Amino acid sequence: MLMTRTPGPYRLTVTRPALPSRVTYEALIDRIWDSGWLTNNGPLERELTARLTEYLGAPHLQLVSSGTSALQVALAALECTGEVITTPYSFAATRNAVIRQGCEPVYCDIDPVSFTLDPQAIEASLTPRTSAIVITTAYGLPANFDAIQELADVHGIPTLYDHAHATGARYRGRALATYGDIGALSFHATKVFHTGEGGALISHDPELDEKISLMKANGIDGDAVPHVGFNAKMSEMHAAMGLALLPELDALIARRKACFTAYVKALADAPVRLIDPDAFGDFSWNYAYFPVVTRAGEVVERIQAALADEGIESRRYFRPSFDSVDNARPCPVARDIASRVLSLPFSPFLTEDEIAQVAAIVRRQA
Ligand code: T4K
Repeated sequence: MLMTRTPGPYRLTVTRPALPSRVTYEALIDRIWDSGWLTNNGPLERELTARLTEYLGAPHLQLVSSGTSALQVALAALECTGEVITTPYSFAATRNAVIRQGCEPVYCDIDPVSFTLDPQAIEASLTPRTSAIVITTAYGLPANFDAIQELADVHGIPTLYDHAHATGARYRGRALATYGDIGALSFHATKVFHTGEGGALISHDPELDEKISLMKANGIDGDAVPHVGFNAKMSEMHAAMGLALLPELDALIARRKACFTAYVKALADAPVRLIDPDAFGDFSWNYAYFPVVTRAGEVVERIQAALADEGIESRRYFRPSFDSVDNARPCPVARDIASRVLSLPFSPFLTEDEIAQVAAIVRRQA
């Protein structure tokens, strides 16, 4: 049976997108009406590129149409072939982009605290056919960037970070999304910063940036077509959303932090593992998600059912572990965490009462 997705029955959803001041947004939309320019390197896209470049301290930044297209364009720009080392613990877009590029995903296990690739597992999986390492900074948490980059540099292999969750997080004095040879960001409605649909690619090499800028627009350069590209451009309507929301981002992250702190307090005595942002040293988190790692898969099912009975949505971000989907060499840590993790409702708009209700159910069922 074909299932279409419609807004669900929940009174409290797993996330709630931030919407900017409507007056600000409409003023930007008026500019689109005045100019008649809707897409293809329009003035609002250029303005958002400049603002985000500054906000993130990005060497080079190209806006694209989604986090998924960011990954696809990046893998194509890197001309990946053969094997790509990647994480089994991510949204399907990461794995799909590798396979769409015609590459074989070689899954490595994750570190249970950062939920991201373990450098030792990467090292053990490198072969002469490895053409890239694709790492997801799950929930916007830092990876072991130094060790991974060292491995990549020694073997002359590029790193592509799926930084879909990371906008607004900072690590060791710079935006987390700037780590890696290329960073792919998602600006989907469900992200901390969004443009409705959208994304970006951050890179550190002007030639690669130029290639990405051509590849996101069908690979066309004047009358020449030097690359087999995509249409992955961001429209002016999406850029307008980003321009209106960006000035509110720091305040939204502060509200997320307050909600996170209230949740941690409310769950203090529950037998679930929470993210501890202080475990990562010089790190300022964007509080992208609120995953809890429970004792067992049955506990997740119990919590999820009890929440649903009260009209509260939760999601198993991220399950399944893709090594099991693709019948690949097993990644036991990723499989184990994927079976026990549950993302609770989280947004900057949660009330104390909502947090208390969710926490009470989790405490009862955990
Ligand atoms: N890499 C990683 C690590 C990612 O997590 C993602 C996306 C990507 C790459 C790819 O980036 P994009 O191509 O999407 O830019 C959602 C998002 O669609 C997806 O962006 C996100 N990760 C993933 C983790 O979550 P679903 O299928 O769970 O979303 P959906 O539509 O069920 O929404 C969840 C809840 O959010 C709804 O029940 C209610 C609320 N919601 C959602 C939308 C879209 C709203 O209140 N308003 C809305 O407009 O995938």
